[in-house]
Amino acid sequence: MSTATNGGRGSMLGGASDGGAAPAADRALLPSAEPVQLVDPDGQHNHDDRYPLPDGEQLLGAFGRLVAGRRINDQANALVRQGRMAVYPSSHGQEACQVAAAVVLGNEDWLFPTYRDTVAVITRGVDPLQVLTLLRGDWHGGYDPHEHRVATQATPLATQLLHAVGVAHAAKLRGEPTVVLAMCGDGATSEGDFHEALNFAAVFHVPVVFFIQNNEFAISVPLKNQTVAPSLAHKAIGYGMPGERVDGNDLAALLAVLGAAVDRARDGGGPSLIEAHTYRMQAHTNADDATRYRSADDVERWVPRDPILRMRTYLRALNLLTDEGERAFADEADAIAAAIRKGLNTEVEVNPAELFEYVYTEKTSQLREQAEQLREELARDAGAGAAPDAPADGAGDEGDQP
Ligand SMILES: Cc1ncc(C[n+]2csc(CCOP(=O)(O)OP(=O)(O)O)c2C)c(N)n1
Repeated sequence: MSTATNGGRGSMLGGASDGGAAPAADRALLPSAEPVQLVDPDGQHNHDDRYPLPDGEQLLGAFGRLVAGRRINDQANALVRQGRMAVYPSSHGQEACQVAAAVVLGNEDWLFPTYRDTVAVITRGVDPLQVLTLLRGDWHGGYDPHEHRVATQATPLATQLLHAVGVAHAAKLRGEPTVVLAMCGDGATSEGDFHEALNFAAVFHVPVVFFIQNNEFAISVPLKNQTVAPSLAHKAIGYGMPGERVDGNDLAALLAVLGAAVDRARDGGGPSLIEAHTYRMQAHTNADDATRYRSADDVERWVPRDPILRMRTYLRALNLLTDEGERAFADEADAIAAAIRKGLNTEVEVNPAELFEYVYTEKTSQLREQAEQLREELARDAGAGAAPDAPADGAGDEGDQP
């Protein structure tokens, strides 16, 4: 039982670093001195009294999702290059964060993802084709958020954190056992919405887990220009909630740390803030040239820390992962990629007039004017016998190329 001055809310997520003369209850809110790591880059288990290693079956199942996640990232990048998708913010290298965020939640819980969290959304069970609809450039989000309890992927930074807190607060008021996990990047922690969300969550003691994927960059802005706090997880104590740091490329540690935070929230322990240290291995999106602000050597240093590599080594050494198991995971990942290719290589019928629909119940005078202008232009083109835009050379017959 905690004797915390904040009504016992500050029960530990794990151990605390040495906070000097601060009362124990306050120190308990501080993150570990180093990110929690249960399996190191060489695939060796590090014992941690606070966080037991998830069992082999759980790790193996989640490993299969990692393999699928990497394949989804590769496939989506290829489809962008083929002009089949407008944009794709890749989570290559961050797949362990993606998978863990999804699998620690139960059916009754909610996930609030960002634009980078496509793999998390798919891992939660949303149809990949529906998920990629938004990034294909369609006007809608592609999936029903209620079906799998996954909010629409947020592009405006940190706005989803406030929505997540609202849903968690509502669930608490209704007496439901729902926990909400809200994802954001390191750059998003500089937004006012981040502060408002964490403060509200702490004051109203709502069941939410804030999960920061610190991939060291906000497009070209490095973390050192974003904060001078000892770590992003240290921000938690300022709100009166516990913070924790975790190796963001260690699937086992992520499952243990996020799992503990979700359990804690469900048991009435209130919100917490988890910072996963990982790295964005690819450009911010296909619209970004990352060579302008970081060197190939910087990226190279993270290659041996790859989340798939280390979990594979660990599982193979224990014989939990066999040749046959690997083949089955690869086949499963290929099948997902093939379905994505097939779906995205199908032409969609787009009605340009829809550009003006579904935002206002009653259109503004400017929108009415613009809609009319577009209608006239389309009618003029049709009258001039203009053929509808032809697909780009070869588009539509890429067949089964990845
Ligand atoms: C409110 C707001 N301001 C600016 C942007 C433009 N923007 C898009 S992504 C991005 C960087 C975000 O970095 P981070 O939060 O670290 O997430 P990451 O992209 O690395 O996953 C910025 C500034 C935005 N989408 N929303």
